[in-house]
Amino acid sequence: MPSVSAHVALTLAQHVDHVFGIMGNGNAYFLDALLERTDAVFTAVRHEAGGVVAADAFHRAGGGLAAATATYGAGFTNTLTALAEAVQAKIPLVLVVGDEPTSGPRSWDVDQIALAAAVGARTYTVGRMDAAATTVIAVEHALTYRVPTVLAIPYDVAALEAGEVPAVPEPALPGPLVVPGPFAEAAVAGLTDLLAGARRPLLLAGRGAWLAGAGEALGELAEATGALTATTALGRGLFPDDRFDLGVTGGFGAEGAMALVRDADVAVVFGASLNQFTMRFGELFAPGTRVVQVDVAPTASHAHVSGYVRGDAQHVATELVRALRERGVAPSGWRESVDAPSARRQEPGEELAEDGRLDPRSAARRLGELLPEDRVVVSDGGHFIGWANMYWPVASPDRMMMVGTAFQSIGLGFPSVPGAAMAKPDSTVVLSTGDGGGLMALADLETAVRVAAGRGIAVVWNDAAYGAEVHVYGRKGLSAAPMRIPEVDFAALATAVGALGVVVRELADLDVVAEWAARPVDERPYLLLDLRVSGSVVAPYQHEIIRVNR
Ligand SMILES: Cc1ncc(C[n+]2csc(CCOP(=O)(O)OP(=O)(O)O)c2C)c(N)n1
Repeated sequence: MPSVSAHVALTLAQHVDHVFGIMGNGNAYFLDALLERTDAVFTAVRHEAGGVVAADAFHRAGGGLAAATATYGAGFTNTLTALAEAVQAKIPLVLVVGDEPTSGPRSWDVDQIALAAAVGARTYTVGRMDAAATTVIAVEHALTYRVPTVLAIPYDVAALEAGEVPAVPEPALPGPLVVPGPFAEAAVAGLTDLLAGARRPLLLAGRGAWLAGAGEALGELAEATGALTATTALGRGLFPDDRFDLGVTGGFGAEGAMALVRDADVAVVFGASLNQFTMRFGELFAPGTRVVQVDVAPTASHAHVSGYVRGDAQHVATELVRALRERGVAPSGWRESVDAPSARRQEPGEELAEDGRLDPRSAARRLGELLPEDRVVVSDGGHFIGWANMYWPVASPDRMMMVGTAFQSIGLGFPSVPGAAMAKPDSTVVLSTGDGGGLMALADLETAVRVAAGRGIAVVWNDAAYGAEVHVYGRKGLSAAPMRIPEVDFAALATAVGALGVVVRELADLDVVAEWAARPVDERPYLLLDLRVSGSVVAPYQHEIIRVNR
């Protein structure tokens, strides 16, 4: 007879095909049922945070809903940083954990429901009779609210026999937000007027527009209005025609491109929350630019927005295109009058900085030429975060993710690799990480090398420092010792777990990427590039942060 844990596993496997985690007392029966009785693929990670990160990255890379699993107590508390990140980044996933017995806590139990609630995650606890239904509710909650949910199996019910697994209804999910009625029609008509009269229109799109599937409709809107386009960091690659795209707005944007954004007379923002980084701390738009925001949130999210349309990005963009065509409005011609590819070009940098170490800009630029085009880029956090964002274009928003940035956590890079690799099984997964974050995530270097062998490349920006701290607090004269890291040989660490580790001291050393790429996939190992970069080259976005901190 199936156990309560089997009820959870079999029901979950109807909605999830990938599970990442580590086993222990609390989830042993769940994992046994999952592996022996379902088709779900289980990937072992080496730190519980990594299980949640991998499930999170799987979703961001377009793989759909995934699950993570950990045992109770220490297994669960190890997930908390990653869980907080998924809550704040609004990433749905289900974390299946063991929990204290229904008879009450043992000396080693902690209040897991309170801990999960403290980072914003809701817990559903299964009982002897309701495990299948409760599992579906946890799935439904995660997908409806775009959040992680915790599905807890009390220790004393985990192995209880529960009879045949009952059929339970499918999760009920909301459709796109289409606001009908005269107010909505008037808002779209007003925006049509504004775009029809715009001489220099700009469309700015974020991840919300991608989630709404609005890429194509926004491409048509750009064509109909002659608008230049730009995206947030999370919306990179959304617009289909990159000839007229200015790239990412904010500190990762090129100076020339950002100057053009300030020339716009009308800017329409789709599915972007306009955070301080996107908005260049208030400097993105010129005071005279009329900014209209289109989003599903109840209200506008930045003081520079003067008009708000509440609705699904794809729906509103499609309506605007229809209305403009109906009125016979001619495109503005602005986008053809400027050279967007030149405007978005970034500084090339020197080969070596004055201290004789690699200039990260030239290394990033060269890697941009060498990395396989089918890439998915996963990034840890730290000062280096600018280099991938500035120099490595990606084909669509699900091909660039920064697991950790919502919660401002470093150390979630290596476990992002297995999640992205599972979600995009034919792509090359490129990790961008610092030496500080890389060391923090080191447990899952082994996972990355094992799971992404043949199609994984790690780029370690090794400046022998917590660079972001040096640039902010070193500059203020604070004690430097906590900001330093001994120069770690990441190439050797990677080699120890089966990768090809290469120390890169000059640009020619990067040619190994082309040699690696030329080999058949099943004959090449995971490639780790240990870039010995200079800490003296400060990314432009960091200058912005330094300026604001001052
Ligand atoms: C979990 C966590 N610990 C500490 C910090 C503070 N912090 C932010 S950036 C950073 C330095 C990251 O160093 P590294 O990964 O080497 O990248 P770099 O800044 O040198 O490019 C630190 C320690 C953080 N954000 N998250």
